[in-house]
Amino acid sequence: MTDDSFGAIANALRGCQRIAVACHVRPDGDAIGSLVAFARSMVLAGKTVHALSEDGVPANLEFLPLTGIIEKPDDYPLDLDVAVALDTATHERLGERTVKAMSAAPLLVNFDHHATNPRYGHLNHVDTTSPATGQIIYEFLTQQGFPVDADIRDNLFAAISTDTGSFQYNSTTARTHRIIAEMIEAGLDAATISQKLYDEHPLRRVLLLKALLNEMKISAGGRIASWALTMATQQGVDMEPGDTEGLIDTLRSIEGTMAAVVFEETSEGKVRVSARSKDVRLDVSLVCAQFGGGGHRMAAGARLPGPIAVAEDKFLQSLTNEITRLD
Ligand SMILES: [Mn+2]
Repeated sequence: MTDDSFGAIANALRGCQRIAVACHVRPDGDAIGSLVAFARSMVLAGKTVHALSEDGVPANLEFLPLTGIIEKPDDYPLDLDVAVALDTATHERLGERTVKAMSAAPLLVNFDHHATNPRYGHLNHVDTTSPATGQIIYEFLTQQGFPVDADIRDNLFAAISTDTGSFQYNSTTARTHRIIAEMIEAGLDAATISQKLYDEHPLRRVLLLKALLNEMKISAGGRIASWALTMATQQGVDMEPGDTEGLIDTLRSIEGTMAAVVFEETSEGKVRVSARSKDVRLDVSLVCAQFGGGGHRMAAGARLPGPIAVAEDKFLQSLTNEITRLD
């Protein structure tokens, strides 16, 4: 499918005054960083902007500049000329209140990098070669002459750094490094943002890591490392949204593993599954799709009914089948 050009989207935005920008539910670094960066640039361009996040800002990302502009949407449609969805693979993943808040906008723009994105906007730019939506937003803003300041650079760095696993995943391109270089030349302090992202964890997050190390399970002949994070463990450390971000990388780091999986029990009794592949032949989004989920080849997710032990068995069985198929 051909996507709409940056020029066409920029022209449409230039003709709009009232803009809502939003990201997906349970936002990660790419979602929040892209959201703040885009919203701030539109404010600097003289627009009236609502920056919407159904689930607010996770505790681990609150340090980023201007996250205070983010609103949790109310349950009614806003008066808008345009709505912009960022990093959100399906329209529903914006969240129920966000979809409603944006419902009166005559124009919906969809910027994303998920291969499964069905192009639900009126204007769509879905670049699956980009490792982060933040990278797409950087290109869009700079190429189209929209304002980019220091706060925007901090947020775009956080977006790109987190979605590339600190530039380690194979989705990272030469262009990614050049963008970071351009931002450093413009004054970005990458080391300080990195330290706050990766070396300032609250103790409760390290206690979760301790539980992971005690409870992790190795299966499929050493090729899968997984962890079931129960509600009891979450309550034991007073877990907050964002605390589990990156924990899966400990499982991923084990020699010989092809896949890492975290099963997280939710307060509604469901089980949230996060899966990572370490082998380009193994597409974990296919396994997640078997359970109604999706995502990227190397990083995907799904939601299964509980109880957690049953969800764990079912998912690990499907993943094992997929791995065995590659033998
Ligand atoms: Mn992303």
